[in-house]
Amino acid sequence: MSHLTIIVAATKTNGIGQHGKLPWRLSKEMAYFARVTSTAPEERKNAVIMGRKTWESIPANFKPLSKRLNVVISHNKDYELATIRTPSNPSAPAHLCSNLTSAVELASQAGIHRRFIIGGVSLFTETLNPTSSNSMSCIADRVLLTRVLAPDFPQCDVFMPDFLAASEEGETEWKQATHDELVQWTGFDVPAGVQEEKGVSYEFQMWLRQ
Ligand code: FOL
Repeated sequence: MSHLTIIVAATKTNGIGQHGKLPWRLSKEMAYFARVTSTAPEERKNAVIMGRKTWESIPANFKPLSKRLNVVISHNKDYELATIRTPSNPSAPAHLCSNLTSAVELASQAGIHRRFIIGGVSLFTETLNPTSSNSMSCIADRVLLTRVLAPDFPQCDVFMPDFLAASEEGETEWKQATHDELVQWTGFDVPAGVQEEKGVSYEFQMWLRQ
């Protein structure tokens, strides 16, 4: 079974996007995203799995995300054949898959270390909820959450599902890891506590499914 890790930056009210892009520009937070998703042992790399709109939201000069296997999911099999790698266009920068199961399969090939789900909402929902998930191998068991503490960015128009809300059984399924566990898992010295950038405060957190 292949583990999936969600990586996301969200406000306290779970805002993650606005007008098809990130609501903020935080260079150190983005550098954390890039480092976490890129860090892999020698000779291996990680996969970043994303929905079509998330792919489109990444600035052209950063696409595909370097040093990572980029996997884009679109139900439209004819989507952007010029820029997405398909059997007929093997030199394009990213792989196109028509569903999560095939994306995870592709991202489980030899030489791939970790699989990150980087958005958007429908992929977060699908990997957070075992019931709506196609198979056991498409469940996220770890969330690297950058909690944006202030301000609240009330203009957000896209929201992360509230995975920390109590489940139907009344129990929270998720437990926060310690900062040491986060450092150990990422393999580098993640800054602890509240970070400040351009008047925005945030914290790097890791949550594990119990
Ligand atoms: N998770 C976290 N923690 N922060 C995010 O901003 C984030 N963003 C996405 C998914 N998970 C996230 C999706 N959006 C790039 C742009 C948007 C994006 C994801 C990545 C991007 O351009 N990344 C470059 C770094 C560019 C830079 O250093 O400015 C990369 O190489 O990863």
